Amino acid sequence: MAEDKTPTYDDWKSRADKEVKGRDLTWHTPEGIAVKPLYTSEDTEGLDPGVPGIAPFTRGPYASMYTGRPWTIRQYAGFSTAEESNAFYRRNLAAGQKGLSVAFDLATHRGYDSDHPRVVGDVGKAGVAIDTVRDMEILFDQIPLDTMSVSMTMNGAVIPVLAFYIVAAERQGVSQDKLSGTIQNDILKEFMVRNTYIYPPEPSMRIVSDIIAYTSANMPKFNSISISGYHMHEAGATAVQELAFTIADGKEYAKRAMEAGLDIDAFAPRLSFFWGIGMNFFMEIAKMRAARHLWHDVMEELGAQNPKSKMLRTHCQTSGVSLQEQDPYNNVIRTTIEAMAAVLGGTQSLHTNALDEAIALPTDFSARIARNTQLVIQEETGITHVADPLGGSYYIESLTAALVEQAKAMLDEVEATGGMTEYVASGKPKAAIESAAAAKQASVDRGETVIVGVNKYRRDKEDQIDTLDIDNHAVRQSQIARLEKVRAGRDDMACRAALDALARGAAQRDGNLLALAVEAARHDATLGEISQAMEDAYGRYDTLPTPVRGIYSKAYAEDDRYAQVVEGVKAVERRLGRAPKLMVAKMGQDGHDRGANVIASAFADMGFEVVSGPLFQTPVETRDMALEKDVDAIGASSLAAGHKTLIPELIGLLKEAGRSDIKVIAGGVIPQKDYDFLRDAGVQGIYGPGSNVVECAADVLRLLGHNMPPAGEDLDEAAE
Ligand code: MLC
Ligand code: 5AD
Repeated sequence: MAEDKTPTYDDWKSRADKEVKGRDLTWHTPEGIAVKPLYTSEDTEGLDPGVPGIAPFTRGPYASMYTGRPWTIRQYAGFSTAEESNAFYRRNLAAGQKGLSVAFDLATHRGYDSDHPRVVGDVGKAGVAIDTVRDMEILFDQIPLDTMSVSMTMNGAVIPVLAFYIVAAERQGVSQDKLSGTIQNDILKEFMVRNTYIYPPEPSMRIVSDIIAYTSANMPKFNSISISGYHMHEAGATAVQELAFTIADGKEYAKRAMEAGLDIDAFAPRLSFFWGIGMNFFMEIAKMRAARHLWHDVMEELGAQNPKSKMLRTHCQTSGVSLQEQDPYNNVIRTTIEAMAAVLGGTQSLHTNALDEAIALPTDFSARIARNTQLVIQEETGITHVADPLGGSYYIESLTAALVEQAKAMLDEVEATGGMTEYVASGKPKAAIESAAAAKQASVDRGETVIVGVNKYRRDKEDQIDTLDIDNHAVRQSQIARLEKVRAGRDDMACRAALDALARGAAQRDGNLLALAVEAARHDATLGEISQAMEDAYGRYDTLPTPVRGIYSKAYAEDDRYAQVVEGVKAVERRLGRAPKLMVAKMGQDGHDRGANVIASAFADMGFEVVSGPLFQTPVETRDMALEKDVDAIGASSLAAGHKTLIPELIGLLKEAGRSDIKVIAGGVIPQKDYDFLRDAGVQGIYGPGSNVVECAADVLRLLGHNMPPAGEDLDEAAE
């Protein structure tokens, strides 16, 4: 035999080179990692990942992992009223779900009662409406809070929501020390990507620490925070950005709690994490392993002694943005693959998205398939019988080490600016994530990143699927009726006194804000009142979007169609004597701004003058800004189902002002079945998920009277 020694990478390379005639097979990931076409034992020399359950926990936080107890099937859900959501939860628990995870509506997130004029389009839409303890009691009716672990995704209005939960449990006869669950309470990422903040960063950080202090003293089984990379992932962050910024957020919270006088080992065991899991299968698995290693090192650096403080436990959710409106059954496949990555990465708790994600909230049908995806993995595949089955894989271990190294470099940069609060304030992480998002969108639009059924293998005719529709008006009316009843039945003097004490505590940095809010909740203060008591001291925080520039023009440097559109913009500019102006508007309490920022960035690169409206405008504010800036068109971006209320209202207001010439287009998560309704209301273009941004700009030029040729045709054939 010629080959009696073990073949090396180089031996393999010379064979492979022959097969592919020397073509470079290296894959450059969006993280900038050069993935080789083969990994061997040479790549893992000196890399020992250890064993699960023992520091640095790369292979998992628990020794037995799923062989001892499988991950928690925890589906995130909430819509309409507390009654409807409660019934949905109970149906899901009966069918195999194991933990609860509450999605609140955007009015609740932003600290407004359902009767507030700013939230007319938001009540009950993207989650359940909660105004008082009474609503919370109904939400958990017949669900025993001493045994069910409940996650609540709340950051802005975290004080009233956690207070309501504590008091609702009391009214069920369950004391706080028995409550197990998690509150998201991660405000730093809100300022970077999710945007459901209420107060400015500094007082918001005090709120986080007060909650950590309160829960570590009174609620030993409750996770005080869910430090979340998920939303960065969804906003377009690379795995390295998601890792580094999330671990840096965690470090910042731990430092703040220590500065507030808490012992690290008293609270760190109850810090938890949350990752987004997308389609880059091995990268996502490596990301989860790298995260555990990184967190262990950070906790050692901060002086933690208890192994539980250094052990990263996490929830995961499959990626919403990876799911598509086109050919929606493909989403079941995508979610299965992502769920496998989460599980092979060693998650403690998991949400699998429903196939109608890109269009609406889950129905009973789509929720069942999403849940069953986990049940099948857990109970049919045998995957749970071995802890960290991928441990030792040359590729996985190398990728894990590469991610640790790159994330550490980014963490050092954060540290050099003085920590994550400062780094967030500098706007750098937000801009970095937005650049990654714009680059990704350009790569999809150009077909370099393939999405089956969207930019490749697209069907001529799409199947329509049934989606959930919520009668937002009816939910709002029923919430208002209950609010009035609660206000009428309470001891107003006692309630006022508790709210005043909270307002004083907020203003004077004195007392624990959650403890003060629990008192107010016991006297039936509403969510809006509790939020307002703190807003009196802190004010409400606003920011203006500042979209990145130059990513699209770079990605499209050689593209004919892009050049055609740029020419079209110039032609319109010659005619108007100025560049065409597009206002990108975000109305209602929907803070999802990835799409709006991508559009603003791409249109500006193509030569439009772009006016980015602030988040959370009312239709009146959008109209006023559009008139003041004298725009030609308004692109309303809607991802939280407010489109049927807010966009027609805006069109009516423009008409009233005699400016029906301003074209209104809509983009975002808008079900096909609403298209006719919106067109009848005067919307001139609708762009759902999977729309090509360059073609969208071509359409806008047409709306502005420019004779833009269809894609693939020559510009000369269609002179202006
Ligand atoms: C677990 N246990 C074991 C074990 N595995 N014991 C022995 N052997 C094993 N192999 C024990 C644990 O120690 C623990 O007990 C108990 O079992 C439960 O395990 P867990 O790992 O703590 O799981 P869980 O309770 O599900 O908690 C997971 C978590 C938590 C720590 C990640 O924070 C969580 O549930 N997070 C969910 C967050 C969420 O749903 N977010 C939704 C975001 S949606 P003990 O006694 O030690 O506690 C969103 C979208 C948007 O954000 O933007 O709106
Ligand atoms: N119910 C179920 N899933 C929801 N999501 C958001 N709101 C809800 C809800 N009310 C999911 C979607 C989204 C992610 C942030 O969470 O998958 O992409």
